[in-house]
Amino acid sequence: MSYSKTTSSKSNSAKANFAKVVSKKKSLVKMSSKSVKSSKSAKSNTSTQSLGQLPDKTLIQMLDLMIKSRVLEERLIKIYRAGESYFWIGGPGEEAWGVPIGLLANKGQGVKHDFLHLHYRCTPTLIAMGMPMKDSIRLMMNRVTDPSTGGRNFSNHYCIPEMNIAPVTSPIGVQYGIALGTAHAQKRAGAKAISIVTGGDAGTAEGDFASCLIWASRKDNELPMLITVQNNYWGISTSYEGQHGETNIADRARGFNIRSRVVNGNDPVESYLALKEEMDYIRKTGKPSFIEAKVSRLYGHSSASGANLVTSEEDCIKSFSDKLVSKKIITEKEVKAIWSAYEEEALRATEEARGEGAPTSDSIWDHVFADNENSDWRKF
Ligand SMILES: Cc1ncc(C[n+]2csc(CCOP(=O)(O)OP(=O)(O)O)c2C)c(N)n1
Ligand SMILES: [Mg+2]
Repeated sequence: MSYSKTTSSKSNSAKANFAKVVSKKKSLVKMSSKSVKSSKSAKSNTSTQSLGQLPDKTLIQMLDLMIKSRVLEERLIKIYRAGESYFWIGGPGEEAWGVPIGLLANKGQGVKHDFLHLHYRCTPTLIAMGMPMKDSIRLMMNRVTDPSTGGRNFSNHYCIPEMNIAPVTSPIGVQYGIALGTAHAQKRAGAKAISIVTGGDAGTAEGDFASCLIWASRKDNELPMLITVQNNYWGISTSYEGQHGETNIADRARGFNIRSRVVNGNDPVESYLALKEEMDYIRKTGKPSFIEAKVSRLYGHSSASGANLVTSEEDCIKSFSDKLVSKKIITEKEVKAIWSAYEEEALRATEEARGEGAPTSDSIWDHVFADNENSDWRKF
């Protein structure tokens, strides 16, 4: 299986729809893009989005991928509710931030390409990198055909070597330490590639996060890392308030002389422009950079908290599509067509995945540290 040839895998109808919309839009949108510093806007349902100097084609492509990712996540929740899966956790509400990461990453395998150390809200990034919907559904439904884990992990815990997607880990925060390793390898290879790490606000309380800042910023040994935090102001049911002495999480990076900024992660244009600027900086200097993105959490923490739609927080897709419609970059009818083409694709993928087998017991020791004293608990 290879993801390397596509930026976005679409069904024929969704693909045709996207091409049709883009071909009609040739002009550049000229609007100001101001960085939202230290905004708590993610917690309100009022739109805070700007439009930058991005071509219509990119704006529409981002909206298209954001919708695709949302449709997929909502399908995963339905699969859970139908009793066809055990657990859901994912990234609805983080599309405006995750899609630009996927579009901007230097995709491929090995140290000459970017490594991505993502957490469990990363579907938008992987959809933007070309992961087919069906592969996410296979993981959700624990099908043997799931390319990430052979049906052995739960939703959004991807692992895609062809795209340098390191395994998503359930223990929070560990990805910050692991990312140091690939960044070291990239630095040693003299590549312009970078290691990108994402995580949640509560996970920054882990020692791995502090270690990451320390090891990424040693004088004359700085590492080419984009260190990010998606701040949704929640750690399951613990609110951000009362847990942080610092004003912004990004302020912590400044103590290590790491360049850092805060962005409105509900705004895909602001996120795209900030990510591009920081990725360019890291590739050029070999030094780390830090971005804190304020994001929404639109279906609560996970299925453990009900996975119900939260209407009090900004929905970045609604804000962005309203904006593009009001600027006549896309019509409402075209937006609706994008939604329904992806709904159709997700439904079809679910039906197909349903027919695929579950992993069998004889594969239980595959891909673990087999043949060592710890490999089989029955021999402890
Ligand atoms: C080391 C560890 N401790 C506790 C947990 C249980 N846990 C799972 S998600 C989570 C909250 C994470 O919050 P945050 O880092 O803000 O990410 P978010 O889920 O809000 O995106 C916790 C405490 C865990 N998975 N790993
Ligand atoms: Mg959080």
